[in-house]
Amino acid sequence: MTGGVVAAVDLGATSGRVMVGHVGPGLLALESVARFPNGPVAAPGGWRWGFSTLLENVVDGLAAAVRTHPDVASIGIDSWAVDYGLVRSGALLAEPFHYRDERTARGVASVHRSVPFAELYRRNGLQHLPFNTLYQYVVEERLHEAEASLLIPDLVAYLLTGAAVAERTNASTTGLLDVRTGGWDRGLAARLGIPATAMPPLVDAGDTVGTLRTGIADRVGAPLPVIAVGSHDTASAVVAAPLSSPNAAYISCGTWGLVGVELDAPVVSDAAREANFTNEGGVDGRIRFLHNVTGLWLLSETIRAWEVDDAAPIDLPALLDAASRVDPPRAIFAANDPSLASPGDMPARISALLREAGDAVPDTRPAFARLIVESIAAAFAEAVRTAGDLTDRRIDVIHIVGGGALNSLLCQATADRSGVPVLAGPVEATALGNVLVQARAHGWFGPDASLETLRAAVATSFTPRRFDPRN
Ligand code: LRH
Repeated sequence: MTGGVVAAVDLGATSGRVMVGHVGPGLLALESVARFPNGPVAAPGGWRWGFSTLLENVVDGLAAAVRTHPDVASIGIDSWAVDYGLVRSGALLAEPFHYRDERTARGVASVHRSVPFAELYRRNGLQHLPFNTLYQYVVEERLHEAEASLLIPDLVAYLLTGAAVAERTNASTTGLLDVRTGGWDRGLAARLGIPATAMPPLVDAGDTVGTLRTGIADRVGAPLPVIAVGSHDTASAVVAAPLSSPNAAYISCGTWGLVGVELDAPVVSDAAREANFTNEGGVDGRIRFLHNVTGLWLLSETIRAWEVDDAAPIDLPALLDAASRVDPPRAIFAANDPSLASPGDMPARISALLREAGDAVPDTRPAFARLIVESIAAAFAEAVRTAGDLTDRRIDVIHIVGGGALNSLLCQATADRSGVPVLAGPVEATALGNVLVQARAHGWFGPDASLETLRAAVATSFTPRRFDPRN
């Protein structure tokens, strides 16, 4: 194997980062060169993303990467799924809507009137999430004005290179890909009145998208190529999940907890549909058979509300430490309750759920944090069990990757509630998956390296923390 250095742009719902990845024989390491905040922005007409600021931060971060590592060979971009930007004459028509904006409810009703959910599931294999792109498109007033609609990582790549494409793993979250062929389902789009401009040419992880446009290359300091990676952040995270058994489950845990298994072929049975399991496209044509559990969003939104009350920041490690010392709650709440999906006073909404169920509301912040963590862990355990049942596998290990791998309380509670050992890490799985796919495209892992080869590199360089189930 040979090696080199690449830049990974990894945009999450609460923060973005530019990382430099070092790859070589026995070497896989990440270096953070830029980190910047992200989140919903209240705008007239709904919640949006501050995309223009995000893009500026990306370009500045890439410039920092090239300044510190002039040998950077390429750029890969991943982000959260489903959201898009509309472009015309090379520019954005408006800041992209945030998927947590409630307008999508109208979209769901409208789509299901034309195409019942059971048929939709057979065609696109997606669990019902009210913000899947197709629901957003049918209420998007400016869709027909656009020359192209591009998902967030594709939009970044377009504004950097001028090439308008759709990377397939993320395109699978639009609801407009045929789950059997992996191609656009143009018949479905036509029935919903969605124009062809929303379906740019598909590319796969490893393909070269283009080269930085002159103005951008000048700012970055080099005319670097952009290489398509698993541009859906969860797809990149699963690439770097060092699955240690054929019966391993993974939880990519950040704002969301994406809980599931990797398959070679989709499962679109009635049971899978009823359990709301999705068949998202993975790198190398694998299937990410998983269920979305509302993850650390519940904790971060709670902390945000407390910080507003206190007008002071909250020390998360100290809070979690105190939470680990209180008794586990007698009752938990449903982490996936739809009332917890949109931004706003989270402690009040969780308390309302508890009161409705006749359960006590914890009277200290550590006890409240403990309740949230246990509720998330219970939902994780349930989703792992269902993933095993639906695929006829006896899940024998759970890999928790992403920021949630740092949360020992959550990892232990997941092991306890599922009865399955948890291996936690790597924390930066998404950026690592992004780096690994670029490295493979450069041939640094030799010809035709498989995902298993890439995962073996992760396992060699990152030792997981183990949590055995207690009792
Ligand atoms: C996680 C994620 C998830 C999607 C959601 C919109 O960041 O990409 O896989 O369902 O955001």
